[in-house]
Amino acid sequence: MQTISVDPVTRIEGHLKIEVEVDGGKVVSAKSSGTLFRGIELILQGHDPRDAQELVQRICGVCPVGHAAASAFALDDAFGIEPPDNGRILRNLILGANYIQSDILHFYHLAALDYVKAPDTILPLAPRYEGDYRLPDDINAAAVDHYLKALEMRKKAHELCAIFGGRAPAPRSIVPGGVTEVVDAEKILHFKYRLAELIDFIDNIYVPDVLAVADVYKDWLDIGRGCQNMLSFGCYPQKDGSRFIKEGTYIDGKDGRFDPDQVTEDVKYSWYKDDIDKSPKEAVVAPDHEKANAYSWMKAPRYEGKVLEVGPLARMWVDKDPTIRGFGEKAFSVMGRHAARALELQKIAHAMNDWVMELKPGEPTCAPHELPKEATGVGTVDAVRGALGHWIKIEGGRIAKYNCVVPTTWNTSPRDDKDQPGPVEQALVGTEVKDANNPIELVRIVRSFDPCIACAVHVITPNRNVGAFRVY
Ligand code: NFE
Repeated sequence: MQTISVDPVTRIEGHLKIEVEVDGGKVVSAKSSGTLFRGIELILQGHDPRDAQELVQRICGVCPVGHAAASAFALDDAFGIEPPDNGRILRNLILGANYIQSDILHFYHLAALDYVKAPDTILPLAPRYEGDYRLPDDINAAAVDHYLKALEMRKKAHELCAIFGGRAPAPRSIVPGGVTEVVDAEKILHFKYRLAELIDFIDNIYVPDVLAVADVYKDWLDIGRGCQNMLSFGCYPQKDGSRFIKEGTYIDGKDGRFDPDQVTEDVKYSWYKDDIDKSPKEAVVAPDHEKANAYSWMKAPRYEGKVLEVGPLARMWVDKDPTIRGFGEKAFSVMGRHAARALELQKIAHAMNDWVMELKPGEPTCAPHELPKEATGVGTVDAVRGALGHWIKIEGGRIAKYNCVVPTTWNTSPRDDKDQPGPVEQALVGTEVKDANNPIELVRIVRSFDPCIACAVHVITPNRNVGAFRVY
């Protein structure tokens, strides 16, 4: 038995440690450890509830809009308000712009170098682990060019986000009841102009590149299966109350409805006190960095006690996308995740082009609210990396409890109270590792989930302890 430790896994957002036991050349057990603590829920206690959507965006620079949206939904719920049509559409457009930026980032700047051989002359692109590079020379050269072009596209996606978000990242305009930005013809025009260029990139470069890689690396449709249970909270609310990407579950081979009350978080193997409430409605995070057998700062989110994968593959599967369902069980794989992410983005970007034309200049973008003394709220949305839920409890007009159950916590969670490994841990088991000194197979699997440990966890002292922090 040999132990391979990848710490940290690079080219993901944040710090993740992966440790696997290999026997006879195959992974027989895996541990995924978040090595940072996220304290934002504690910071929120005592604040005016309307601070939440601002503060939660500081969880992460990659998906601040997801957190703003989940928080605004939770506040809408707690305040008993709904955005007017313009507000609903603007939130969708701001979130969509963030999807475009983030998915392009993931493929070109985080995952691609697992499959694309960077020229030796561009040293910053040299990956830690070498892949079995197989792309034909012309496709490989084009992909390197697209790496650079993708930087430009991400800048444009940030600009797109800022048109109605006020700025990017961490837009200021999403608030309870809608969006503060007003709608006029000039902004609609700016939005359409930039979106057209991004759609052109997605249709003619991003999707073809991903499909070309998937075609050449077909064997990766059989690697990294994972738990094969899927969860989507859905996203992009429509006028009729449905969501453009549907919410739902796929558990043990059956489609099901989503009920936020079935979400719990276990802490048996997490550095938290064991008596934390399992429900995100009631939990108050209590770190315990000396806990025996714990190996992660992440909790273990579960749905009806089951292990579920979240993210673009889960959304496309739950939404019964014909192409992704057409893959059959091969969709549950490294290449299945990459393909689902690209095809979903194409669908969303084209829909955004229609949504922006539904805006009505001069009409309200935000509903008024009164701050309740006592209330609870839940906001669920699919952020780019998957199902994201925010739960708020208001007492005396201030935040008494706040909990974020975050996509990467679902995917890279440690074992739960029943000792069930998390989705990434399950996806690693059974993988053949050809060279223990170059475990490219492990990082390809991890990166297919596009983990963001910044979202999942936050603060650390040099000896890995959570200490006392004083702000002057
Ligand atoms: Ni920091 Fe995030 C997204 C959220 S993932 S990127 O998308 O929520 O855990």
